[in-house]
Amino acid sequence: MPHHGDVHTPRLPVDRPTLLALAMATTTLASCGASGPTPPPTPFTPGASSAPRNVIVQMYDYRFVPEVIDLVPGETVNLQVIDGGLVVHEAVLGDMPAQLAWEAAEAATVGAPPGPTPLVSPPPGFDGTRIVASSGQRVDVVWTVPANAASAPSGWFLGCHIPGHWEKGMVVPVRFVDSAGQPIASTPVIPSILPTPSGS
Ligand SMILES: [Cu+2]
Repeated sequence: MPHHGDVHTPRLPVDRPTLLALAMATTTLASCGASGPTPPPTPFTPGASSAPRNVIVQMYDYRFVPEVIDLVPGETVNLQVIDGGLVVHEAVLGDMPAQLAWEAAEAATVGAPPGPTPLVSPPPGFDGTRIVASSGQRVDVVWTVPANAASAPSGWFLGCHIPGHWEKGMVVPVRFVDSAGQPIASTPVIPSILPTPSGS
């Protein structure tokens, strides 16, 4: 008798509690926007260039897990970005001007068939990072958080700018913390809808 229940799909580390949490996060996001409570930071050892800290980001149709990304300015992280959704997603880490630049750049891909990765060049001065993953794919990128990131007036976010995805909930704030895990800047408020890129 075949063991259908034992079929392994290790590339999609999604368990039922996670899915439940996702469903609840949807509700939270829709009902109270960015004013909802975020979990308190958990102390961790900041990453170094010789020993990057693993930061796991899961992408779904259409949200990110976790609900907030804790980063220490100046640390080096290994971003493990997993697309557990059915369509291509991206993780753009950067301040709000950077998010707006990506939103504008990728607006040109509206109407493209689902699947292909939008071909977009980094906006001038972009000091964040962008990771694109297709369904079921995991992409690792080592990246160093800019030392002055916490002083960005707008705060930093992790967002997906494939057209329509931000509005569907694909954005979480970055919380900058010190090496003891204590916040050193306020967690930014997420605009539910980004300004329409000029010219459209
Ligand atoms: Cu997306």
